[in-house]
Amino acid sequence: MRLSRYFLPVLKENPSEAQIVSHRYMLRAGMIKQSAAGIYSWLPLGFKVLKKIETIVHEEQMRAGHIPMLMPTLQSADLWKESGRYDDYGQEMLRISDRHGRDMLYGPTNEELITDIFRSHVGSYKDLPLTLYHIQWKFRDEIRPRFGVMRGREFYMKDGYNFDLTKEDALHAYNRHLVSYLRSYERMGLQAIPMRADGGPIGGDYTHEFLVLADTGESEVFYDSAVTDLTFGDRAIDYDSVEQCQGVLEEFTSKYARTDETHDEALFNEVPEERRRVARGIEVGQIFYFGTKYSEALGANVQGPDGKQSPVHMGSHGIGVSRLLGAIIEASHDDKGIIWPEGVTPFHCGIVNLKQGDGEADAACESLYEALTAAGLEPLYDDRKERAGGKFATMDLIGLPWRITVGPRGLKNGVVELTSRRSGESEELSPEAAVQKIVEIYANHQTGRGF
Ligand code: 5CA
Repeated sequence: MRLSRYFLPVLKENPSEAQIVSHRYMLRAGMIKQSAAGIYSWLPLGFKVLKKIETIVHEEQMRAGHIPMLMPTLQSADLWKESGRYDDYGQEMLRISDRHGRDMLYGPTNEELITDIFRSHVGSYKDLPLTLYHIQWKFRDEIRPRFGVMRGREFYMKDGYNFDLTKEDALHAYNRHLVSYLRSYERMGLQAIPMRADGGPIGGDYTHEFLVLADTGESEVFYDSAVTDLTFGDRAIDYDSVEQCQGVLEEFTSKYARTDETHDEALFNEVPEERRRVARGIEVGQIFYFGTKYSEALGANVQGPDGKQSPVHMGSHGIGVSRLLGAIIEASHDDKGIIWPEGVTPFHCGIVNLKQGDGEADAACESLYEALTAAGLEPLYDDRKERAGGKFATMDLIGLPWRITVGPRGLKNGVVELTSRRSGESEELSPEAAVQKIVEIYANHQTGRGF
């Protein structure tokens, strides 16, 4: 993309409404624009990152054997009346009536709808196990929408639902989700710690939240610092293996790590004092096993091998896709702007032309642009007639992890400068070597073209 042809409405001033750094940088970098309290338009740069995060979530869900689909945002109230949650959900649910006076709502989640789909089409254990998921906009009329996309009213969420014959099978699905979530967050450059949590309006007492540690997080968390040493890495896992998934769950959840709702001071005090941590975290996902709560309410039964009918065992599993943008920025920024992890960066590399209009500099930038594009990468070329300082400030603000700087002086010696946004370190390389290095860096990351 050539910056002169892109739509990147960056702001010079700090917007006064933004209280936390991720909100401030998302507004300043021209990623989002508020349209009403807690409701945002996703401008091109923000949309691009949103789609990259969504792609990682899809890839990891499908890798775990979960099946993508799409349910609507607007739902009929009937199913919610059947499950009893129409009244329970309270004011967080946005209720609408259509022209015929029928009660509708903007879905805050989809347990009812998916259970209805299931009961209409599945009646036998032979069709199990089954996990369906979608990534769709949700609406919750939060009392205090704040911090930008972090606590929105309209937000983008992956929600998945498993259907199993027995509790044991459903717990395997739970463990499988935990593994797939660990992988997803790590691909986004995040450490998200599974913590014992509370079921809330979804229900069930078997639930973990995934938290990214950050001072601006809304949740108070208590944990054994040993949990922060754990990484999933690139280990191979067979998602069908009950033992392997169970093993990962045990490894990642056996140490003390709880949100304030489930915190137990006596148990916490058993952790050696030097490892006890009280901190804040951002909840980027939650998994639940709730047994037959919805299948009993909605009559979703399956016939077992013995011919008997029984309510199907279910769980639901959510990832806050739009919230993740805020969480990643909270975890990865400095005073100049965002620092995107390679896995989710909107563009793989910036190209800054120090002397736009200089024949040699322009030609060198064009050929870098061509070479990176031919390698399947997306560079952002700042081809504007602007001062170098302004170009650097924009690149630093929008946070591309790598920048190639091209100027007549370097070109005389056959070199360009490759700079890491994270470390700030630069090295001089031939243009070919710079391209080669960037290609190698991204060989280990998702390099799909963005939107
Ligand atoms: N049905 C279940 C799982 S599919 C469910 O709704 N779970 S949830 O309530 O925990 O939401 C899942 C994730 O969505 C949360 O972990 C959080 O990351 C994100 N989320 C929830 N509310 C908001 C909000 N108001 N703004 C942005 N993200 C949110």
